[in-house]
Amino acid sequence: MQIQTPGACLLNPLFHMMSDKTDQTDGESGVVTKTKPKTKRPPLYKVMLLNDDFTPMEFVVHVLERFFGLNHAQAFEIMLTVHKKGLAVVGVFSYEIAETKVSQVMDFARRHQHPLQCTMEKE
Ligand code: TYC
Repeated sequence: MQIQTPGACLLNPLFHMMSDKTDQTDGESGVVTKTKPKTKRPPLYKVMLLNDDFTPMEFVVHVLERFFGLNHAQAFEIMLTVHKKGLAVVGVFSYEIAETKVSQVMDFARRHQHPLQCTMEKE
């Protein structure tokens, strides 16, 4: 809590970090303090598809097109990555959107009696 002249403030390497704080004047002492505004971005979640030996490749491609808005070539490429490597990240979303994607894929796979697994993990 230092009071600096404008010149010293601009020369201070922390100036830019300090400048996103809000000036507040303490009523009694008149000392200027700075409080960081609470602007933390929400955490993001990776949604992943897991490989298995039974789900048809065309079904996985369809899932990627339908629920993740990929075109056919992109969907085919990601499906092959899952097939070869065991899993792949298919999208990154807020918690609520990620949870919805996982539910949609799991429900769709179950309805078609495929063992396809979709999970989410904090980034
Ligand atoms: N391994 C499956 C097969 O050979 C294809 C597959 C790809 C399954 C991706 C699941 O997430 C998956 N039919």
